[in-house]
Amino acid sequence: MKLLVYHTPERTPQDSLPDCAVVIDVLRATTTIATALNAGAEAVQAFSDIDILMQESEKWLPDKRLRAGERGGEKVPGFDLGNSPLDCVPQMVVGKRLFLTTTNGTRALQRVELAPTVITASQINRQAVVDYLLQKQPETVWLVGSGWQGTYSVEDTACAGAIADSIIEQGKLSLEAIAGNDEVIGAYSLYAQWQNDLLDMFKKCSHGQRLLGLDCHEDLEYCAQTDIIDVLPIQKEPGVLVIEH
Ligand code: 3SL
Repeated sequence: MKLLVYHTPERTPQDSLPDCAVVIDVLRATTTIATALNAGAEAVQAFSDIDILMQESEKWLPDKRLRAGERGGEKVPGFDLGNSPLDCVPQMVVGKRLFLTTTNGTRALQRVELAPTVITASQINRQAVVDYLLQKQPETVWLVGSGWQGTYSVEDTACAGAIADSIIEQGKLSLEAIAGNDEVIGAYSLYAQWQNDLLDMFKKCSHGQRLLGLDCHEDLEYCAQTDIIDVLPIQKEPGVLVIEH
């Protein structure tokens, strides 16, 4: 198994696909996706475009759907939910499909949606992702960060490093055996530096600062936790994520 880290959807190769794509948007889309599915949502369907989301969700009965998402971190006007994982409680989401649009995470998903396997990772479900990769042993794995509008986001790279770290430890492998590009070594080193203080990193980084400006302190605390839920979101058709059983 070779891991390759790409920091943004824009930096992923256009002319090839991996055996398995792992989409990462720790703040906050992939944390929200894992939380919603863990809380009993039927599926999460991701859209980068709000108009297409409206058209598709219109086909569902109102009591079977939730429209969720953000622009600039704030809830889309008229939607049921924003993009806070803390809103995805069972009373709200059980049995419903979450139609989700976000600025960056849903774009990253779209970028790799044609890969044979697409899963999502965040700090809170890191171990479920590692278990899956160690069990299935895909030959090429892309860890795709979502970034912010085409620019680098340090928290996504730290999560990629957290995945690499566990694969090395639990798979009894060396860094050079799994590193398919130098970004993997950078991500691994970044995680080694911050693993005991991810919340502090989130408070310092640009998107963490943006979220703190929107009063999302509790979201940062939640997203900074490691391995708290055992759920693996996996794509069953382009853009539609369900729990892998
Ligand atoms: O860009 C995204 O996909 C979002 O996760 C950003 S936010 O944290 O909801 O602002």
